Amino acid sequence: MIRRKLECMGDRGFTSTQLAARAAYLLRGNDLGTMTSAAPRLYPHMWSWDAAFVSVGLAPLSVERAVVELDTLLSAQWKNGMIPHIVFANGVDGYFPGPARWETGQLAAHAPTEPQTSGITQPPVHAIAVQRILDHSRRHGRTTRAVAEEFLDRRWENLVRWHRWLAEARDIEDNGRIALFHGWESGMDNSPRWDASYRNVVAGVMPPYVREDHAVITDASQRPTNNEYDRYIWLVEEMKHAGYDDAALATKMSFAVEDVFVSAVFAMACDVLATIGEEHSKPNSDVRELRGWAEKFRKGVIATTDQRSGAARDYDLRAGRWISTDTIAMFAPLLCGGLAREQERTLLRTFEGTRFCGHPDLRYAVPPSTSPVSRDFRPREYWRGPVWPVITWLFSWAFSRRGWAERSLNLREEGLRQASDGSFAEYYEPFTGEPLGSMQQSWTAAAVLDWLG
Ligand code: 9WN
Repeated sequence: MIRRKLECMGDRGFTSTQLAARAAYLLRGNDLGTMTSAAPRLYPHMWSWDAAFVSVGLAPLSVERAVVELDTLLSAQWKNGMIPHIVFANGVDGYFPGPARWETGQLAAHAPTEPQTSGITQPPVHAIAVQRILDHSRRHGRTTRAVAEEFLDRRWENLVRWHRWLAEARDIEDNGRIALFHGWESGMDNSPRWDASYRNVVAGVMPPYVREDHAVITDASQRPTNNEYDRYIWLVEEMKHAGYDDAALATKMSFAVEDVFVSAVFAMACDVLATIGEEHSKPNSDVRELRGWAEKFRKGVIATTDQRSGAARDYDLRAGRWISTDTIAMFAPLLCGGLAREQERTLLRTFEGTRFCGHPDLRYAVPPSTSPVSRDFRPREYWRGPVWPVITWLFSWAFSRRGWAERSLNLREEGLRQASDGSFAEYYEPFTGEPLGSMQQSWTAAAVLDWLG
């Protein structure tokens, strides 16, 4: 029924069959061999959370290729357990800051020299990808199932170490919330969530640099400003100065926030990984630890919420202040659960109401990154308003997991209507549906493939 509806829903023409074929073709085109670039020109390397979503999209096409993607990412894991936010493709230029600016191989005790990586992290959505790979492998014969299970056996320890690093090195206040030292670590780089905290970041003297993103996205208003970039790059200098050392970052970085969205994703990912561990007879001690972190971080998220609305908040560790914004981060508890019933209902009403997905002027009923009624809302500017299809996917996946099948299907249906333009844009203008940022973005294609798979 839904499939039939989708077949004729394309606002600009593509049927679901055509759309899936184009998405698969896109991922093939962005395939560099053992990694998929996040986007062909703007992001010619592998990004951590992009790679996880890309594996979700690859899994229905080829479990084997999806496994290769995660293997490449995990082979770049740092000795302390961190999965870096970028794994650089060998010999590929065209992105700033590249390996020469990060200098992790030279300055960070835990970083690998090969492959080259950045020195920060990104949201921990990887367990979701592992689960989707295992799910898909079950639909195939013994050989494919064996590939997925062998991967899990081989990488289980890496995955647990990754979670342990987040739970220990990044829960710096021991309160069940993950600290970030760069807005890029949130994956929502210039979200209004970080405006006040970035005001504390004063760029000092540093080597000059040239932004490469403007060569691809020529409409500069769709990207963070130069002022914001100076701060982003300055934070890299601060990290280099601290030798990318976990303890030093916690005390020295001028940007330090507790990210409630990342904390909720982490709580959810710990539960997902624990379930995988139980199903595949992994050590009880690992499973227990994962469940413990899930519980602790869920509580950490709930402790940030407003009594009445259920909305979650970030926290600025340097200013010692809560950060309350009308952005998708306020819905973090819907991902991981834990709110009291009435609060949860209220928060769901906000998500679906006129402040977000139900705003009367939205082209599609999917969550904009920032509420259209917020003072901070900018409909074309990156994480300050546009709709990011991958976030729609994440909410639809989480809602299905929480037992809200209809809500999940609604997001899927609306997300697919949006994607039916076939551009696979990085983000979309919420009112007009205009595709913005990079076209041919891998994770947008991956979301579509999972929805249609
Ligand atoms: C910096 C790759 C990444 C995403 C992020 C998104 C954007 C990078 C940039 O692109 O960030 O990491 O250069 O703008 O904000 O979420 O992972 O797609």
